[in-house]
Amino acid sequence: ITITYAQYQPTWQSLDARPIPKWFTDAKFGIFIHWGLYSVPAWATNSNADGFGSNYSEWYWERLNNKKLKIHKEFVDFHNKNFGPQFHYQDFASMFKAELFDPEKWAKIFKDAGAKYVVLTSKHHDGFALWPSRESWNWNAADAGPHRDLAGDLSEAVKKTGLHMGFYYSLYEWYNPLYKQDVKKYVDEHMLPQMRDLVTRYKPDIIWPDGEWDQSDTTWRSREFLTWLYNESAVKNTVVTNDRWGGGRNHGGFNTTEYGSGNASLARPWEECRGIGESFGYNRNENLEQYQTSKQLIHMLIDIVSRGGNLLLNIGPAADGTIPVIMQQRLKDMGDWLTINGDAIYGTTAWKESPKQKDTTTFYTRKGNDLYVFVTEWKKQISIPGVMAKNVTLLGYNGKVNFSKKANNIAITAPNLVPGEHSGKDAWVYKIT
Ligand code: FUL
Repeated sequence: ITITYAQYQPTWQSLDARPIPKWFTDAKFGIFIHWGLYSVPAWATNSNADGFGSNYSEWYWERLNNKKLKIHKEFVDFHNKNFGPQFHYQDFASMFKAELFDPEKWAKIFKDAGAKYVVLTSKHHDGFALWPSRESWNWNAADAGPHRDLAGDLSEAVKKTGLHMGFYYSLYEWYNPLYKQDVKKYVDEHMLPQMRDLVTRYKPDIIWPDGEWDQSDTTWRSREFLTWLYNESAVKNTVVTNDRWGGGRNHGGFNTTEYGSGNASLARPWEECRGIGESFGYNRNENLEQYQTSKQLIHMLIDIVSRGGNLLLNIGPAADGTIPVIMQQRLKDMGDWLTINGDAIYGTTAWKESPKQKDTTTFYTRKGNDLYVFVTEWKKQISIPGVMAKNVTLLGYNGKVNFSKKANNIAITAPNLVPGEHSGKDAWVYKIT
Protein backbone atom coordinates (compact mmCIF):
# COMPACT_ATOMS: atom_id res chain seq x y z
CA ILE A 1 0.00 0.00 0.00
CA THR A 2 1.27 3.46 -0.76
CA ILE A 3 -0.07 6.22 1.34
CA THR A 4 0.13 9.49 -0.47
CA TYR A 5 0.05 12.61 1.55
CA ALA A 6 -1.56 15.40 -0.39
CA GLN A 7 0.09 18.59 0.62
CA TYR A 8 -2.72 20.95 -0.33
CA GLN A 9 -6.41 20.63 0.39
CA PRO A 10 -9.18 22.26 -1.65
CA THR A 11 -9.63 25.11 0.81
CA TRP A 12 -8.40 28.65 0.33
CA GLN A 13 -6.70 28.47 3.68
CA SER A 14 -4.57 25.59 2.50
CA LEU A 15 -4.02 26.79 -1.08
CA ASP A 16 -3.20 30.36 -0.09
CA ALA A 17 -0.48 29.07 2.24
CA ARG A 18 1.54 27.76 -0.70
CA PRO A 19 4.58 29.98 -1.12
CA ILE A 20 4.85 31.60 -4.53
CA PRO A 21 7.91 30.15 -6.28
CA LYS A 22 10.79 32.57 -5.98
CA TRP A 23 11.55 32.64 -9.69
CA PHE A 24 8.44 34.78 -10.11
CA THR A 25 9.20 37.48 -7.55
CA ASP A 26 12.79 37.58 -8.81
CA ALA A 27 11.70 37.98 -12.44
CA LYS A 28 10.09 41.46 -12.19
CA PHE A 29 9.38 41.90 -15.86
CA GLY A 30 7.22 39.81 -18.16
CA ILE A 31 5.63 40.18 -21.58
CA PHE A 32 1.89 39.73 -21.94
CA ILE A 33 0.55 38.86 -25.41
CA HIS A 34 -3.04 39.34 -26.54
CA TRP A 35 -3.41 37.65 -29.88
CA GLY A 36 -6.44 36.08 -31.49
CA LEU A 37 -9.29 36.71 -33.92
CA TYR A 38 -9.71 40.24 -32.56
CA SER A 39 -6.26 40.94 -34.03
CA VAL A 40 -7.91 40.84 -37.46
CA PRO A 41 -10.18 43.89 -37.10
CA ALA A 42 -7.63 45.18 -34.57
CA TRP A 43 -9.85 48.08 -33.79
CA ALA A 44 -11.50 49.84 -30.89
CA THR A 45 -12.79 53.31 -30.21
CA ASN A 46 -10.63 55.87 -28.51
CA SER A 47 -13.48 57.36 -26.61
CA ASN A 48 -13.34 55.79 -23.17
CA ALA A 49 -17.08 56.50 -23.16
CA ASP A 50 -18.00 53.42 -21.17
CA GLY A 51 -15.19 53.78 -18.69
CA PHE A 52 -12.67 51.11 -17.83
CA GLY A 53 -11.83 48.87 -20.75
CA SER A 54 -13.69 50.93 -23.38
CA ASN A 55 -10.62 50.96 -25.58
CA TYR A 56 -9.86 47.24 -25.40
CA SER A 57 -9.86 45.86 -28.94
CA GLU A 58 -10.03 42.26 -27.72
CA TRP A 59 -13.61 43.00 -26.68
CA TYR A 60 -14.64 43.70 -30.30
CA TRP A 61 -17.21 40.89 -30.52
CA GLU A 62 -18.91 41.84 -27.30
CA ARG A 63 -19.04 45.51 -28.32
CA LEU A 64 -20.83 44.55 -31.51
CA ASN A 65 -23.52 42.78 -29.51
CA ASN A 66 -23.84 44.82 -26.36
CA LYS A 67 -26.49 47.41 -27.17
CA LYS A 68 -26.27 48.94 -23.73
CA LEU A 69 -22.90 50.47 -24.41
CA LYS A 70 -22.34 54.02 -25.61
CA ILE A 71 -19.58 52.76 -27.89
CA HIS A 72 -21.80 50.04 -29.40
CA LYS A 73 -22.87 52.09 -32.40
CA GLU A 74 -19.32 53.11 -33.26
CA PHE A 75 -18.32 49.45 -33.38
CA VAL A 76 -21.31 48.45 -35.47
CA ASP A 77 -20.67 51.30 -37.91
CA PHE A 78 -17.01 50.39 -38.23
CA HIS A 79 -17.85 46.74 -38.72
CA ASN A 80 -20.60 47.24 -41.27
CA LYS A 81 -18.57 49.70 -43.27
CA ASN A 82 -15.49 47.51 -43.48
CA PHE A 83 -16.78 43.96 -43.35
CA GLY A 84 -20.50 44.27 -43.95
CA PRO A 85 -23.49 43.42 -41.77
CA GLN A 86 -23.48 39.81 -42.97
CA PHE A 87 -19.95 39.26 -41.77
CA HIS A 88 -19.84 37.41 -38.48
CA TYR A 89 -17.07 37.62 -35.93
CA GLN A 90 -16.50 33.91 -36.58
CA ASP A 91 -15.57 34.77 -40.16
CA PHE A 92 -12.42 36.46 -38.88
CA ALA A 93 -11.02 32.95 -38.33
CA SER A 94 -10.16 32.56 -42.00
CA MET A 95 -8.39 35.93 -41.98
CA PHE A 96 -6.28 35.09 -38.95
CA LYS A 97 -3.39 33.53 -40.85
CA ALA A 98 -0.28 34.27 -38.82
CA GLU A 99 1.66 33.75 -42.05
CA LEU A 100 4.64 35.75 -40.79
CA PHE A 101 4.67 34.29 -37.29
CA ASP A 102 8.20 33.37 -36.32
CA PRO A 103 8.22 32.13 -32.71
CA GLU A 104 12.03 32.22 -32.47
CA LYS A 105 12.04 35.83 -33.55
CA TRP A 106 9.39 36.70 -30.97
CA ALA A 107 11.30 34.88 -28.26
CA LYS A 108 14.44 36.81 -29.12
CA ILE A 109 12.60 40.12 -28.97
CA PHE A 110 11.31 39.23 -25.49
CA LYS A 111 14.68 38.07 -24.27
CA ASP A 112 16.41 41.16 -25.64
CA ALA A 113 13.77 43.26 -23.87
CA GLY A 114 15.08 41.89 -20.59
CA ALA A 115 11.83 40.10 -19.81
CA LYS A 116 12.03 36.91 -17.79
CA TYR A 117 8.63 35.47 -18.60
CA VAL A 118 5.91 35.49 -21.21
CA VAL A 119 2.15 35.09 -20.84
CA LEU A 120 0.13 34.33 -23.99
CA THR A 121 -3.67 34.40 -24.32
CA SER A 122 -4.32 30.72 -24.88
CA LYS A 123 -8.03 31.56 -25.06
CA HIS A 124 -9.73 34.90 -24.54
CA HIS A 125 -13.42 35.57 -23.79
CA ASP A 126 -14.36 34.74 -27.40
CA GLY A 127 -13.40 31.12 -26.68
CA PHE A 128 -11.07 30.76 -29.66
CA ALA A 129 -8.15 28.57 -28.55
CA LEU A 130 -4.61 29.13 -29.82
CA TRP A 131 -3.78 25.47 -29.39
CA PRO A 132 -5.32 22.27 -30.84
CA SER A 133 -7.88 21.98 -28.09
CA ARG A 134 -10.21 18.99 -28.43
CA GLU A 135 -12.83 20.82 -26.40
CA SER A 136 -12.84 23.79 -28.81
CA TRP A 137 -13.35 21.71 -31.91
CA ASN A 138 -13.20 23.85 -35.05
CA TRP A 139 -12.75 26.93 -32.91
CA ASN A 140 -9.02 26.81 -32.45
CA ALA A 141 -5.90 27.85 -34.36
CA ALA A 142 -5.08 24.34 -35.54
CA ASP A 143 -8.51 23.55 -37.01
CA ALA A 144 -9.10 27.05 -38.37
CA GLY A 145 -7.20 30.18 -39.31
CA PRO A 146 -3.44 29.61 -39.26
CA HIS A 147 -3.79 25.80 -38.93
CA ARG A 148 -0.94 25.82 -36.51
CA ASP A 149 -0.35 25.21 -32.81
CA LEU A 150 0.50 28.82 -32.03
CA ALA A 151 0.65 28.30 -28.27
CA GLY A 152 2.84 25.23 -28.51
CA ASP A 153 5.23 26.74 -31.03
CA LEU A 154 5.67 29.90 -29.00
CA SER A 155 6.03 27.99 -25.76
CA GLU A 156 8.82 25.91 -27.20
CA ALA A 157 10.73 28.90 -28.57
CA VAL A 158 10.34 30.93 -25.39
CA LYS A 159 11.53 28.09 -23.17
CA LYS A 160 14.51 27.52 -25.45
CA THR A 161 15.71 31.06 -24.77
CA GLY A 162 15.53 30.37 -21.02
CA LEU A 163 12.45 32.46 -20.31
CA HIS A 164 9.47 31.18 -18.36
CA MET A 165 6.33 30.53 -20.35
CA GLY A 166 2.78 30.93 -19.14
CA PHE A 167 -0.79 31.08 -20.38
CA TYR A 168 -3.64 33.47 -19.87
CA TYR A 169 -6.90 31.53 -19.90
CA SER A 170 -10.39 33.02 -19.78
CA LEU A 171 -12.67 30.95 -17.57
CA TYR A 172 -15.79 32.42 -19.07
CA GLU A 173 -16.81 32.57 -22.71
CA TRP A 174 -19.25 35.20 -23.93
CA TYR A 175 -21.19 33.13 -26.40
CA ASN A 176 -20.40 29.47 -25.89
CA PRO A 177 -23.83 27.81 -25.99
CA LEU A 178 -22.76 25.26 -23.40
CA TYR A 179 -21.71 28.00 -21.02
CA LYS A 180 -25.04 29.76 -21.49
CA GLN A 181 -27.15 26.63 -21.09
CA ASP A 182 -25.39 24.64 -18.44
CA VAL A 183 -22.47 26.24 -16.72
CA LYS A 184 -21.77 23.17 -14.60
CA LYS A 185 -21.41 21.03 -17.66
CA TYR A 186 -19.24 23.69 -19.31
CA VAL A 187 -16.90 23.69 -16.31
CA ASP A 188 -16.71 19.89 -16.13
CA GLU A 189 -16.52 19.05 -19.80
CA HIS A 190 -14.93 22.09 -21.38
CA MET A 191 -13.10 24.43 -19.04
CA LEU A 192 -11.39 22.07 -16.61
CA PRO A 193 -10.30 19.63 -19.34
CA GLN A 194 -8.88 22.57 -21.30
CA MET A 195 -6.89 23.85 -18.36
CA ARG A 196 -5.57 20.39 -17.57
CA ASP A 197 -4.71 19.94 -21.23
CA LEU A 198 -2.72 23.18 -21.30
CA VAL A 199 -0.79 22.13 -18.20
CA THR A 200 -0.10 18.59 -19.36
CA ARG A 201 0.85 19.47 -22.90
CA TYR A 202 3.02 22.54 -22.38
CA LYS A 203 4.03 22.45 -18.70
CA PRO A 204 3.64 26.19 -18.27
CA ASP A 205 5.13 28.09 -15.37
CA ILE A 206 2.17 30.43 -15.10
CA ILE A 207 -1.55 29.92 -15.31
CA TRP A 208 -3.16 33.34 -15.58
CA PRO A 209 -6.94 32.88 -15.37
CA ASP A 210 -9.34 35.73 -16.16
CA GLY A 211 -13.06 36.33 -16.68
CA GLU A 212 -13.59 34.84 -13.24
CA TRP A 213 -16.03 37.57 -12.17
CA ASP A 214 -18.93 35.91 -13.97
CA GLN A 215 -19.25 33.00 -11.50
CA SER A 216 -18.23 32.00 -8.01
CA ASP A 217 -15.06 30.06 -7.23
CA THR A 218 -17.30 27.12 -6.30
CA THR A 219 -18.96 27.13 -9.73
CA TRP A 220 -15.58 27.31 -11.44
CA ARG A 221 -14.29 24.51 -9.18
CA SER A 222 -11.21 26.65 -8.79
CA ARG A 223 -10.06 25.14 -5.52
CA GLU A 224 -10.23 21.62 -6.95
CA PHE A 225 -8.25 22.63 -9.99
CA LEU A 226 -5.58 24.31 -7.88
CA THR A 227 -5.36 21.31 -5.57
CA TRP A 228 -4.60 19.17 -8.60
CA LEU A 229 -2.18 21.76 -10.00
CA TYR A 230 -0.22 22.10 -6.76
CA ASN A 231 -0.27 18.47 -5.64
CA GLU A 232 -0.18 16.39 -8.75
CA SER A 233 0.56 18.21 -11.97
CA ALA A 234 3.94 18.09 -13.69
CA VAL A 235 4.52 21.74 -12.75
CA LYS A 236 3.47 21.48 -9.13
CA ASN A 237 6.75 22.90 -7.79
CA THR A 238 7.28 25.70 -10.26
CA VAL A 239 3.87 26.93 -11.37
CA VAL A 240 2.55 30.33 -10.35
CA THR A 241 -1.04 31.52 -10.62
CA ASN A 242 -2.83 34.79 -10.09
CA ASP A 243 -5.85 35.81 -7.99
CA ARG A 244 -8.57 35.56 -10.65
CA TRP A 245 -10.36 32.43 -9.51
CA GLY A 246 -13.78 33.79 -8.54
CA GLY A 247 -15.23 35.05 -5.31
CA GLY A 248 -13.27 38.31 -5.21
CA ARG A 249 -9.59 38.74 -5.83
CA ASN A 250 -8.32 37.65 -2.44
CA HIS A 251 -7.24 34.12 -3.17
CA GLY A 252 -4.90 32.03 -5.26
CA GLY A 253 -1.53 33.36 -6.31
CA PHE A 254 -0.22 36.85 -6.89
CA ASN A 255 -2.48 39.87 -6.81
CA THR A 256 -3.27 41.44 -10.19
CA THR A 257 -3.94 45.03 -11.10
CA GLU A 258 -4.72 46.24 -14.61
CA TYR A 259 -4.01 49.76 -15.82
CA GLY A 260 -3.51 50.56 -12.16
CA SER A 261 -0.45 50.99 -10.07
CA GLY A 262 -0.20 47.71 -8.23
CA ASN A 263 -1.09 46.87 -4.69
CA ALA A 264 1.90 46.86 -2.40
CA SER A 265 -0.19 46.90 0.76
CA LEU A 266 -0.93 43.18 0.60
CA ALA A 267 1.37 40.59 2.05
CA ARG A 268 1.44 38.64 -1.20
CA PRO A 269 3.34 39.26 -4.42
CA TRP A 270 1.66 41.40 -7.04
CA GLU A 271 1.81 42.15 -10.71
CA GLU A 272 0.57 45.15 -12.64
CA CYS A 273 -0.43 44.56 -16.27
CA ARG A 274 -1.18 46.99 -19.05
CA GLY A 275 -0.52 47.62 -22.71
CA ILE A 276 1.99 50.05 -24.16
CA GLY A 277 -1.07 51.91 -25.44
CA GLU A 278 -4.61 51.71 -24.09
CA SER A 279 -5.61 48.30 -25.40
CA PHE A 280 -4.36 44.75 -24.92
CA GLY A 281 -5.29 43.46 -28.37
CA TYR A 282 -3.71 45.41 -31.24
CA ASN A 283 -5.72 48.57 -31.91
CA ARG A 284 -4.82 50.16 -35.25
CA ASN A 285 -6.91 53.13 -34.30
CA GLU A 286 -4.47 54.34 -31.67
CA ASN A 287 -2.18 57.31 -32.09
CA LEU A 288 1.36 57.82 -31.01
CA GLU A 289 0.27 60.01 -28.09
CA GLN A 290 -1.58 57.06 -26.64
CA TYR A 291 1.58 55.01 -26.47
CA GLN A 292 3.86 55.25 -23.49
CA THR A 293 7.32 56.42 -24.40
CA SER A 294 10.28 54.20 -23.61
CA LYS A 295 11.22 56.58 -20.86
CA GLN A 296 7.77 56.36 -19.32
CA LEU A 297 7.89 52.57 -19.49
CA ILE A 298 11.29 52.43 -17.84
CA HIS A 299 10.09 54.74 -15.09
CA MET A 300 7.00 52.61 -14.68
CA LEU A 301 9.11 49.49 -14.26
CA ILE A 302 11.31 51.22 -11.68
CA ASP A 303 8.33 52.48 -9.71
CA ILE A 304 6.70 49.04 -9.66
CA VAL A 305 9.84 47.12 -8.77
CA SER A 306 10.76 49.62 -6.04
CA ARG A 307 7.43 48.74 -4.43
CA GLY A 308 8.09 45.02 -4.72
CA GLY A 309 5.91 44.26 -7.75
CA ASN A 310 6.23 42.82 -11.24
CA LEU A 311 5.35 44.52 -14.53
CA LEU A 312 3.57 42.40 -17.11
CA LEU A 313 3.77 44.63 -20.16
CA ASN A 314 1.42 43.74 -22.96
CA ILE A 315 1.98 43.69 -26.70
CA GLY A 316 -0.67 43.08 -29.33
CA PRO A 317 0.75 41.32 -32.38
CA ALA A 318 -0.96 41.71 -35.73
CA ALA A 319 -3.05 38.95 -37.31
CA ASP A 320 -0.21 38.16 -39.71
CA GLY A 321 2.08 37.30 -36.80
CA THR A 322 4.22 40.42 -36.84
CA ILE A 323 4.86 42.53 -33.77
CA PRO A 324 4.19 46.17 -34.62
CA VAL A 325 7.54 47.88 -34.98
CA ILE A 326 6.69 50.61 -32.47
CA MET A 327 6.19 47.90 -29.84
CA GLN A 328 9.47 46.26 -30.81
CA GLN A 329 11.18 49.59 -30.43
CA ARG A 330 9.79 50.15 -26.92
CA LEU A 331 10.88 46.67 -25.87
CA LYS A 332 14.33 47.17 -27.32
CA ASP A 333 14.79 50.38 -25.33
CA MET A 334 13.76 48.64 -22.14
CA GLY A 335 16.20 45.86 -22.90
CA ASP A 336 19.03 48.31 -23.51
CA TRP A 337 18.33 50.01 -20.21
CA LEU A 338 18.10 46.68 -18.39
CA THR A 339 21.38 45.46 -19.87
CA ILE A 340 23.09 48.22 -17.93
CA ASN A 341 20.81 48.43 -14.93
CA GLY A 342 19.24 44.98 -14.60
CA ASP A 343 21.25 44.21 -11.46
CA ALA A 344 19.14 46.77 -9.66
CA ILE A 345 15.90 45.16 -10.85
CA TYR A 346 16.11 41.35 -10.96
CA GLY A 347 16.12 39.46 -7.69
CA THR A 348 15.61 42.59 -5.62
CA THR A 349 13.10 43.51 -2.94
CA ALA A 350 11.55 46.80 -1.95
CA TRP A 351 13.49 48.84 0.59
CA LYS A 352 10.98 48.79 3.40
CA GLU A 353 12.80 51.38 5.51
CA SER A 354 13.22 53.80 2.63
CA PRO A 355 12.79 57.47 3.55
CA LYS A 356 9.15 58.43 3.24
CA GLN A 357 9.84 61.64 1.41
CA LYS A 358 7.65 63.02 -1.32
CA ASP A 359 10.30 62.66 -3.96
CA THR A 360 8.97 61.26 -7.21
CA THR A 361 12.35 61.03 -8.86
CA THR A 362 14.19 58.76 -6.42
CA PHE A 363 13.45 55.05 -6.00
CA TYR A 364 15.13 52.22 -4.16
CA THR A 365 15.56 48.44 -4.27
CA ARG A 366 17.65 46.06 -2.17
CA LYS A 367 19.57 42.87 -2.77
CA GLY A 368 21.60 41.25 0.02
CA ASN A 369 23.62 44.03 1.60
CA ASP A 370 23.38 46.28 -1.40
CA LEU A 371 21.07 49.20 -1.87
CA TYR A 372 20.20 50.52 -5.32
CA VAL A 373 19.18 54.12 -5.75
CA PHE A 374 17.38 55.04 -8.96
CA VAL A 375 17.17 58.61 -10.10
CA THR A 376 14.75 59.27 -12.91
CA GLU A 377 16.13 62.77 -13.35
CA TRP A 378 19.82 63.46 -13.48
CA LYS A 379 20.84 65.46 -10.42
CA LYS A 380 24.09 66.75 -9.03
CA GLN A 381 23.54 65.79 -5.42
CA ILE A 382 21.66 62.90 -3.92
CA SER A 383 21.34 62.47 -0.20
CA ILE A 384 20.05 59.30 1.37
CA PRO A 385 19.15 59.25 5.02
CA GLY A 386 19.50 56.16 7.16
CA VAL A 387 22.26 54.28 5.32
CA MET A 388 25.92 53.56 5.72
CA ALA A 389 28.16 53.02 2.74
CA LYS A 390 31.54 51.52 1.99
CA ASN A 391 31.41 52.17 -1.69
CA VAL A 392 29.20 53.83 -4.29
CA THR A 393 29.17 53.11 -8.01
CA LEU A 394 27.07 54.26 -10.91
CA LEU A 395 25.88 51.34 -13.03
CA GLY A 396 27.27 51.50 -16.55
CA TYR A 397 30.06 53.89 -15.57
CA ASN A 398 33.60 52.86 -14.72
CA GLY A 399 34.75 56.06 -13.09
CA LYS A 400 34.79 56.88 -9.40
CA VAL A 401 31.72 58.25 -7.64
CA ASN A 402 32.35 60.63 -4.76
CA PHE A 403 30.24 60.51 -1.66
CA SER A 404 30.40 61.78 1.88
CA LYS A 405 29.05 60.37 5.12
CA LYS A 406 27.49 62.28 7.91
CA ALA A 407 26.17 60.26 10.85
CA ASN A 408 23.77 57.84 9.21
CA ASN A 409 23.37 59.75 5.98
CA ILE A 410 25.29 59.71 2.79
CA ALA A 411 25.49 62.34 0.10
CA ILE A 412 26.44 61.32 -3.40
CA THR A 413 27.91 63.74 -5.87
CA ALA A 414 27.07 62.81 -9.43
CA PRO A 415 30.15 62.30 -11.57
CA ASN A 416 30.85 65.00 -14.06
CA LEU A 417 29.59 63.39 -17.22
CA VAL A 418 27.06 63.78 -19.91
CA PRO A 419 24.22 61.46 -18.96
CA GLY A 420 23.20 59.30 -21.87
CA GLU A 421 26.70 59.38 -23.34
CA HIS A 422 28.79 57.94 -20.55
CA SER A 423 26.13 56.02 -18.68
CA GLY A 424 22.59 54.82 -19.14
CA LYS A 425 19.83 57.12 -20.18
CA ASP A 426 16.26 57.72 -19.01
CA ALA A 427 17.18 56.67 -15.45
CA TRP A 428 20.40 56.10 -13.52
CA VAL A 429 21.24 53.72 -10.76
CA TYR A 430 23.74 54.10 -7.92
CA LYS A 431 24.75 50.96 -6.16
CA ILE A 432 25.59 51.41 -2.51
CA THR A 433 27.57 48.66 -0.84
C1 FUL B 1 -9.34 41.71 -18.46
C2 FUL B 1 -9.91 41.26 -19.78
O1 FUL B 1 -11.30 41.47 -19.86
C3 FUL B 1 -9.14 42.09 -20.78
O2 FUL B 1 -9.61 41.89 -22.07
C4 FUL B 1 -7.69 41.69 -20.68
O3 FUL B 1 -7.52 40.35 -21.07
C5 FUL B 1 -7.18 41.86 -19.26
C6 FUL B 1 -5.80 41.38 -19.03
O4 FUL B 1 -8.02 41.21 -18.37
O5 FUL B 1 -10.05 41.46 -17.40
